[in-house]
Amino acid sequence: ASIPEAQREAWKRAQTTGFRGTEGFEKEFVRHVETTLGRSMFNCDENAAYSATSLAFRDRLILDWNRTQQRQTYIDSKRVYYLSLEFLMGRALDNAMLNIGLKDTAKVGLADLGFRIEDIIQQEHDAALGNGGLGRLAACFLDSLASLDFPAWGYGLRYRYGIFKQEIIDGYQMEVPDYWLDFNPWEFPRHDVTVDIQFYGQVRKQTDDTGKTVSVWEGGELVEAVAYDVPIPGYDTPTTNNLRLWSSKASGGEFDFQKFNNGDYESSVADQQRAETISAVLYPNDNLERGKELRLKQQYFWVAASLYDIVRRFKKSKRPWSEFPDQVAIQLNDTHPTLAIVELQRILVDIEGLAWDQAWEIVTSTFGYTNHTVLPEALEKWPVGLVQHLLPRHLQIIYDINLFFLQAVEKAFPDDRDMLRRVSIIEESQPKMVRMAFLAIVGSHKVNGVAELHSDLIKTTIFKDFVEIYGPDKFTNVTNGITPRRWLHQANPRLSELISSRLGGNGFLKDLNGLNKLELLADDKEFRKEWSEIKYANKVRLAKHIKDTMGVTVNPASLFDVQVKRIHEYKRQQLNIFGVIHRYLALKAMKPEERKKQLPRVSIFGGKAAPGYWMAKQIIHLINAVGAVVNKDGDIGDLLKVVFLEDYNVSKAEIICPASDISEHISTAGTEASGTSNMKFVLNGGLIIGTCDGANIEITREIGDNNIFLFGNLAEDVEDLRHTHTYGSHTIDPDLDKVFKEIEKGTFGTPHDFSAMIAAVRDHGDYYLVSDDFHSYIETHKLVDEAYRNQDDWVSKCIISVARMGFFSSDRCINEYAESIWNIEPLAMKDC
Ligand code: B1H
Ligand code: IMP
Repeated sequence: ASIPEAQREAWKRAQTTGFRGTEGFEKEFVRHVETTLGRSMFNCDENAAYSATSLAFRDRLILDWNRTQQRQTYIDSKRVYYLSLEFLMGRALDNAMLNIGLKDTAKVGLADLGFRIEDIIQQEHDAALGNGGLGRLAACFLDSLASLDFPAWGYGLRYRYGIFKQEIIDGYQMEVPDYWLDFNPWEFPRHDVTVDIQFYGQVRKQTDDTGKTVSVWEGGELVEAVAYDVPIPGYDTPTTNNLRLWSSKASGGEFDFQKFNNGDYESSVADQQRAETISAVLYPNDNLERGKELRLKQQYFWVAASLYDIVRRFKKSKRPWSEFPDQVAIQLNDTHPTLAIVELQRILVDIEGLAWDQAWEIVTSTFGYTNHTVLPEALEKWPVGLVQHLLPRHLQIIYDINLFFLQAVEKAFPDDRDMLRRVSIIEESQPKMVRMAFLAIVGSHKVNGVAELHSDLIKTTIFKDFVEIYGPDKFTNVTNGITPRRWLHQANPRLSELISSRLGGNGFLKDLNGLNKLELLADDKEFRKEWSEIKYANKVRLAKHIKDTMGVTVNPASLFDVQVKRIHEYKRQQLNIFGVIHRYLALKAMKPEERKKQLPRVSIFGGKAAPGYWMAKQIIHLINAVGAVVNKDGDIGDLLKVVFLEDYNVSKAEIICPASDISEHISTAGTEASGTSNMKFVLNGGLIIGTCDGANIEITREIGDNNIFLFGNLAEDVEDLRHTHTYGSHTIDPDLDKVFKEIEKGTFGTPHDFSAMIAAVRDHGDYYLVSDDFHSYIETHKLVDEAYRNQDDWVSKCIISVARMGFFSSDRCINEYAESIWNIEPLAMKDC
């Protein structure tokens, strides 16, 4: 923008810089306590100290944010937009302090003023706008995008309620709303950045001046989208990107004054509430689609607001439309934002007046689609009638996209009549459905899976026909990764420090392959000792957390065996708890002297069940019921403890990951697309027991198969096994049957409470192969026990594994997307 020189100078003279040293931090802190918060040293509690610290850091961040945005605007190179319905960010303060590199400054400053920095960090409420892996992946990607200086934006929804808080009451999960916006210093409301979003109404055809027929979408209702910006600091770089979250409110002010003045007060309030409902709550399902109208409204609301913003930004530089794909890459995080494809086509054709084909060329060059699951119950489909009602013009466009697509398919495969039925975006079912994954494939130039096995599976199963149609090059793999800043440096400061001291600096945090030098230290006695001490200290910290929250005492010298993730039958927490019962029965059957020789274990579970997922809730109940019996059994003592950690979330994961000896990633082969916590546990010096599924396979390839405990049937055999269950004779593993009989005896409470879990295996085909894998699972756990007894070897394995984890940095992942999908370059601030 052209600002007169004198004005520019005045702005520059008055510019603020944010604090630098300890003294500067203290000044900013006290200023915020006294003026922003209206308190003083006499009533500044830890919560106020958290607020003041955050505000001091936010001020710094937003200055870098402004510089980054100005630079990106000025250079106007290609930007990438990551559209995700979930961003599971966790806490921001610690991350901001570490990424900017001023944590030590704050620590000293806070100590001067009478606070312990750890306590202050604990005050923050997690930003929990996601369910699990998919949302956390988006958060890791934002961290890498900023750390690698990519001009990138995240777009999402600002839910008033994030994922519910889980309470365990009498062994059952209870859901409590997560109202988290009371005070959030990390967001900037942009009341000037608003978009009116249209719903319902009808489409009218009309002829314009040139005689062309155009479609006009009119009537219906408007809802206003308001932007809230969350700054995303890169690590060791001034680049600070933006996460823009949209919040809904009634269009045109508080409420309809006409209605209000006519005495229709209730109805005007109702309109307002209906509008606000759109961004009110995150749907709490992981890997499950429920087809609710409000969910579709959320999707369109978010997608339309984001595209309006993206198109507005593009138009500022007055380039021809043909350059849109050179300036804009949009990545669809699963099918949830697929309507963006239709919306961009609508903008280009109906509003900007482009010809269909030219518009479609632009659209397909712009979008990339990431698939995260092959589970049939998670594949999104929307009833045609619902789309017609909510978005009448979009349905027409979907039909046209489908028509042109099917015409091309028919031409290329004239002999395969069934092909058209199979690949049609419209499923000819009763009712007819729009298949969102197919729409996403047709509207994108690249489709990727999130681990090698998963990317192969989508090509050979759910998207097989599309590989034939488009050729194999449209389909690719980008194996997931995690940010080492949060998942090593922040979660495990002592390990990070140890590594840094031996590698001669923190370089590995920006180039994780640098870890490989650690391998030389795998047999170094002194190094192993320091390594073990850190693991032990992390276990003590978790043991304290378990005591404080669940009231269970665990011995940190035991082997910590951890499975924390969303509760799902395919993830097989039931296999784990059945295995625990088997261990318990084995211990009970031993003579005391034999028992004494056994290795003490703590089985730690955690994770939320979707509120409507009854079987998952039953699994939680069984885990707690087993814990209640085992933990107070005098014969057992420290030999076995079973703990279900309440309300697993990102900040708890930061305590749990560094404290595990072995973690469980035991999904039925072929069901877990990637998994990312597997990477977090190994990066923190824990080993894995797992199936040949998702990223476990690549982890094995990287770290070596003698450093991981693999078991169970392979993905290629799963279909046949299921078939024998249904049509052959299905015999239950005898050890598993003993476990079932014990449950049925009432050892863990009313047997009826657990009958569905048992029936799923015995009577309903054992879809997840719990019985088929049980023996191999138990035997592999014996190997774990044996290996753990040799601590020197065990620690060496851990060190070697960490040394070889460089591949799983989300930086590697983002560089792959940038090169093979987005065609985008970094834009460093230092190039200024
Ligand atoms: C993953 C989901 C998911 N895959 C639908 N799919 C949802 C699907 O609200 N919904 O409707 C929510 C989430 N989440 C996970 O993505 C995979 O299960 C993991 O294996 C993978 O690591 C993660 C990130 O790619
Ligand atoms: P947007 O791309 O218009 O949404 O702007 C994003 C941010 O870029 C703004 O908040 C500014 O910080 C910066 N910005 C926008 N326009 C200009 C400009 O003309 N010159 C420099 N920076 C700008």
